[in-house]
Amino acid sequence: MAQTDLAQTRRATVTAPNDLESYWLPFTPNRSFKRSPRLIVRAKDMHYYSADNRALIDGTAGLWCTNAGHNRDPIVEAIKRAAETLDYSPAFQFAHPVAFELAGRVAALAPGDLNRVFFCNSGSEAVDTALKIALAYHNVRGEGSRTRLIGRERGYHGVGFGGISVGGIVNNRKFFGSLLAGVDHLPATYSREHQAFTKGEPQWGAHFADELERLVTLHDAATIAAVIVEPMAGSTGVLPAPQGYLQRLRAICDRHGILLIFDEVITGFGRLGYAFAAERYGVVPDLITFAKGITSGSVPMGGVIARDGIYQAFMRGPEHVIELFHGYTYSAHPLACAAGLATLDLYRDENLFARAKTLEPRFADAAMTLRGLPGVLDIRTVGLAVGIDLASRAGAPGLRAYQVMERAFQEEGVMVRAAGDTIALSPPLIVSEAQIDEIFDKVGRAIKAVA
Ligand code: PXG
Repeated sequence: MAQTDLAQTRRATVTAPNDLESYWLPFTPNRSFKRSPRLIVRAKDMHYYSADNRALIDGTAGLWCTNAGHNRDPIVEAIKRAAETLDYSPAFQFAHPVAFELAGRVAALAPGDLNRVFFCNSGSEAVDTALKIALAYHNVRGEGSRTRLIGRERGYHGVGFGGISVGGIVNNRKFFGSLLAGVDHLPATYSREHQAFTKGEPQWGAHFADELERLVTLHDAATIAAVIVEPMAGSTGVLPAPQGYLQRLRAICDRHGILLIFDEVITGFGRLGYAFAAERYGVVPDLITFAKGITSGSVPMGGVIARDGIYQAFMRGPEHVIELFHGYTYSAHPLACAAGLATLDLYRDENLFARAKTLEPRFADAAMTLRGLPGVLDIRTVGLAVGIDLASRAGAPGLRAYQVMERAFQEEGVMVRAAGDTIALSPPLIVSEAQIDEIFDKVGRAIKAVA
C-alpha cells in the first residue's frame, strides 16, 4: 500500500462513525448493553481498565480463562516473537516445532496415560472433537453400534451442535431444532436442601452417578459411546461434584466399555488447585477437553487429550491414509502455541496451581462472609471458584444478578459473572489474600445496594 493510501486509511478509521449497532454481541442482551455499554480498553495482572479509565479488579479471570493474570510480560513477548517468526503454517500435512513442544508439555500435566493431544481453537471445538473421537474410536474398533452420547442436566459444553446436544441448559437448546439424535442426560447433582452453604465437594449426591446404570439398562451399553461431564459445572453456577460421584461414574463406565470424557475447559489449568480436576479426584478419564487457561485467554486455543490406547486404536491401516478425518485450519496455530508455552512456564515458575490450592480455604471463608446478605440463598465454593445464588425477583428471573453485575462494574469496580440469578467468581490464580477480601467486600456492597 502506498504511503498516501495508508494515511487515508488511518484517517478513515479515526473519523468512521463509531456507533454500537454493527456488532452483534454474543450471550448479551444487545439492546440494554448498547444503552449503557460496559467497555473495557486494557488490562494488566489483576485489573481491567474501562473506557473511562477506571480500574476494575477482575473477579472472574475474564470468562474463566486468564488464570495467570492479564497481559503478563512473558506471554506478550512470546506472542510478539511468534508473530515475527511464523505467522501461520498449514495445520494439515505440515506442522511447526512449537506444536510438538506444547503437546508434550500438556501431556506431561495430564493424569495417567492421557498422552496424545489434539489442538483446536475453543472449548466448543474441543467438545465436538472429543465427541467425534469417542464415536470414531468405537467405530474403528468394530463397535460402531456405540453411537449414543450421555451428557448431564445443567451441563455446559459450549455452543456447537454436539455441545448443546449433550449440554443441559434449556435456553441454549430450545431454539435450535432437533440437535444430535441419540443423546440422553444424567440428572444434575445439586440440591439446595441437602447442601446449602457447603465449602468444597458436598457429602450428599454421589448416588446420582448410579443414574448411569439406569441409562445403561434402558439403552443397553452396546449403544453408548461416551459420557461427558464437567468435574465442576461452571457456567450453571459452580456446582462441585459430590464426594465420590466422579469415581462412581468411572467405575460404571469401566464396567460397560463406555468412554468417560471430562470437560475441563474451566477446571483445567489450576482452577481447582491442580493442572486438571481429574487429579484432584484421583480419576483418570479417557478424554479431557481443555481451552481457556491453556493460553491464559491471550490467544484462542483449545484441545483434547486422549489416553494412549485411544490414539493407538486409530493407528492402523495403510500408513499414507489419514487416521482421523477431523481438524481445523487453525489447529495448533503458531501464536497460540507460543502463548501456550509461555503460559505453562508461568504456571510452573509461579507455582500457580499449588497457589490456588493453598488459597482455597481462605477464598471459601471470604465467600461465606456474604451469607446472610439480603437475598443470598446459597454459596458454593471449590478451588478458586464460587457460585452465589440470589433470590429471583418476582416475574423477572436473572434480573437481580444482572443488577449486581452492573452495579459491581459501574460503582464498585469489580468484574463479576451473572448466570441466571447466580453470581460466579473465579479470579486469576495470582490473586492476593487482600484482593480476595477486596473482591468479596465489593460484591457484598453491590448485593446490598440492589437488594
Ligand atoms: N466447556 C465448558 C465446560 C465451558 O465452560 C465451553 C466448553 C465452551 O468454550 P468456548 O471456548 O467455546 O466458549 C465452556 C465455556 C460463564 C461462561 O460465564 C462459561 C464459558 C464461556 C463463557 C462464559 O460461565 N464456558
